[in-house]
Amino acid sequence: MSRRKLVSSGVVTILRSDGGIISGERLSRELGVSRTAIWKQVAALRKKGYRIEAVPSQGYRLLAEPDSLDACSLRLELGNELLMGCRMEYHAETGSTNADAFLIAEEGAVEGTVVLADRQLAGKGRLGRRWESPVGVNVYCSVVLRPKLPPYEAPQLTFLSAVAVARTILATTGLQPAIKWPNDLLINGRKVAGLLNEMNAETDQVGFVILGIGVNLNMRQDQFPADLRYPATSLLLETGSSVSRQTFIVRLLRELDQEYCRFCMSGFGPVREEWSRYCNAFGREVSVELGTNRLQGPFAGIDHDGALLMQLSDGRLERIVSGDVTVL
Ligand code: BT5
Repeated sequence: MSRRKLVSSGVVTILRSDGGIISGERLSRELGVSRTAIWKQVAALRKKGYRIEAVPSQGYRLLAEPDSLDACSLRLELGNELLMGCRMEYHAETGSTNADAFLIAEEGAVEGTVVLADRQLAGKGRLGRRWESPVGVNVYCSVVLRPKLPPYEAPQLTFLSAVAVARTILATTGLQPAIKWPNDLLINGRKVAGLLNEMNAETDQVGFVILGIGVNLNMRQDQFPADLRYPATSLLLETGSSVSRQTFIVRLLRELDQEYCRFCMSGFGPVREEWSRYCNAFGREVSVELGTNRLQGPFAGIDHDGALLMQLSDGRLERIVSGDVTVL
């Protein structure tokens, strides 16, 4: 990170954390640069869209921030204790953050590396589907993990990321999201986020997993295509207020970090329990598309490994490991 960028991120972090007026002298002392350097960085930040008030003979106050993503200030806000975001790669525009993360993981990227983008030109859903990824409004995030797991247990990480996203949405908006097995998050029945986990594995050991997370934060109605499989929404459409992407990502990475630590120490049980609290399908009739087949019956929860359990008419429980679910 260049020295200029460090100072610029430092100014924002200090102004943001305090919220009040901070003297130029304090900024220069805490960041170890001259007051002229601070003044130059404040001018540069204003050009980037930050509204910083200069209060005569008192100092600076941050009034508003542009909703831009900045890997440096994200790193500073996250601190050094977390695994998630220990390295960060940011693209103004890319094909797919999952594809980028997969590539750097193959080249040895460390666990916790995060790839973020402002826009995806070929955002991926499951089974070759597309994820709409317009510029500047949403979260497109992929995390490299290297869990010590056999490959058949890797899908459990989808549940872990669903819980982290659900908690982040709840903490940010107060809205209670519902999780639809295995990888959708809904608000009022509309899809607000999708997860795509991809794996590289040997026969008995996971090499790495890419947790791909797309969350619609400030997407407007006219930015959704008409032909989506399910009704979709964004946090802006649900609450009427826009959400800071930077704040959301910091919260999300903290939640992910906490869930992943708990998973590594205590296994899938606690994740499964928490996931179940957000799941809206218990006891309800669901239909699952399995390629050209379709099964229908009451949803009976998830098994110890994350498989969907469906009650069949003869009383048996059917285990389903992958498919598209509709809650009827
Ligand atoms: C998913 O697939 O829901 C997984 C989405 C994962 C996206 C993230 S973004 C960061 C990372 N990098 C990537 O390239 N991908 C991941 P699936 O369950 O197959 O749902 C895809 C379907 O959802 C599409 O066929 C559309 O009908 C619908 N859809 C597409 N874009 C949407 C959006 N922005 N919001 C809501 N629904 C959408």
